[in-house]
Amino acid sequence: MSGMSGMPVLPEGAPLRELPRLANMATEGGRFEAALTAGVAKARFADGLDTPILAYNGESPGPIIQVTEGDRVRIAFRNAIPNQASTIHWHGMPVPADQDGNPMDAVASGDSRTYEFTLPEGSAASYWYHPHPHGLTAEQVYRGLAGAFLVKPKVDPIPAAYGDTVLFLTDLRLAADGSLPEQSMADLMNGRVGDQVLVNGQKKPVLTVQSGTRRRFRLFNATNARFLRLTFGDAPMTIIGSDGGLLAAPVQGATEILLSPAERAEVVVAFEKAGSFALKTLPYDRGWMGPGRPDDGDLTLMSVEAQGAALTEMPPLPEALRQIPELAESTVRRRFVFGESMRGPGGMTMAFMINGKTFDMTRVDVQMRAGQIELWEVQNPTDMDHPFHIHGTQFQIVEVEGNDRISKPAYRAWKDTINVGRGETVRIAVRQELPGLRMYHCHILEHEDQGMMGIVDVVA
Ligand SMILES: [Cu+2]
Repeated sequence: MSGMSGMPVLPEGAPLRELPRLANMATEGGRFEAALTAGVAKARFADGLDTPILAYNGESPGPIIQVTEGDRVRIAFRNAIPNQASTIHWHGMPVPADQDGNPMDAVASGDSRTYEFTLPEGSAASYWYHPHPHGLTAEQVYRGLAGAFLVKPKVDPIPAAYGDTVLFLTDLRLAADGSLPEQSMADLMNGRVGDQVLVNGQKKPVLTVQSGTRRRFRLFNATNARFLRLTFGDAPMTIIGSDGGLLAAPVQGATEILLSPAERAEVVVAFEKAGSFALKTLPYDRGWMGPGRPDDGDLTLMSVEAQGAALTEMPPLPEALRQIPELAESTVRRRFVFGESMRGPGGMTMAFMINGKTFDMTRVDVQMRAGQIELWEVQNPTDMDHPFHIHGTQFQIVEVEGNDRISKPAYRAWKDTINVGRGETVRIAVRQELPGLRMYHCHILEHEDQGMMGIVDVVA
């Protein structure tokens, strides 16, 4: 079906679907074993139009992987993508470096490998998985390869009555014939921002709840490059978790939350009265080069219909959720400075750099000791915001400097991705427990592919 402009129209308003789960084939307790194949598939986003996509086990978003802290995980991966290498990166997860889907460990088209790791106690969080082959990450993700990876604690302090709902946010650009257009010049500069934001693969789905309900949502920004400043309007929102799991205590009275690409948050939203509520975007200026700036500051992503007599028996949130020890003062300081420049004939190609260098997978940029806390200062003197991600660990924000002001974070949280706004310097406390080569990079995937990435060698 096509709209007035000839662009495909996506059906809206279907009940919010739950993403499929990856079945556990293990025969013993404490283990999760499954197979994931990345390959071509067809999706039906618009009526009557087939869209060739990439999918894990035929699903996009990929199936939810759910395990429990302490589990041994074994996933047999097969790359069935024609003519392209791939990997699976376990975003945010404390897995050994050689199991983390680094670009140096690419799996050739037609080949297989097994990823195997144990998830330690205290690692419960909303993670995700996606490809990380050098130069092809952006394309493979916008073509459909990304999924949620939930690690649950043995005892969950959040009341089960709130449910546990994954909202996996992706975006999509469709050509008139239903295909996914190739990357444009604007995509390469700014990162690809699609025309439609999808929730669990659906356009504006509807979630129906009983009024008086409190709902736990896990929000994932799995887009290549879209900054999502999200609000549930006047439905009271409490922030309970970040990239690396639950906060020390609930943060009440939140009205909005900014998720840059790859960030996650857990929130509890109260739908106190009967009526319509919506998950919407608010305007956010992330810096844009050239024409085509998206007009995306007032999109409805999902509707919530609260119906019936109000529930009165909702259990309260506990006052304390978990312990988050402060990463103490560090003696090692490092600086990482983002850079952008034009290169190539007529300046038609962009270079995206960290400390003046584009990525080289044969070069180690930084060496650090396992177990030692370091203070990393990430500076952004460029024209765009860049979300900074480190593999293999969770860090803490120490302070953010910008506009001649230094601000401390409002609450302590574990993070693996943090937006560094234009003109800002973000200082973070980082510790890597496991040795090996780890990536750090901008999570606008087109910037990463064009060189905004480095390697830290963690030595035992
Ligand atoms: Cu960037």
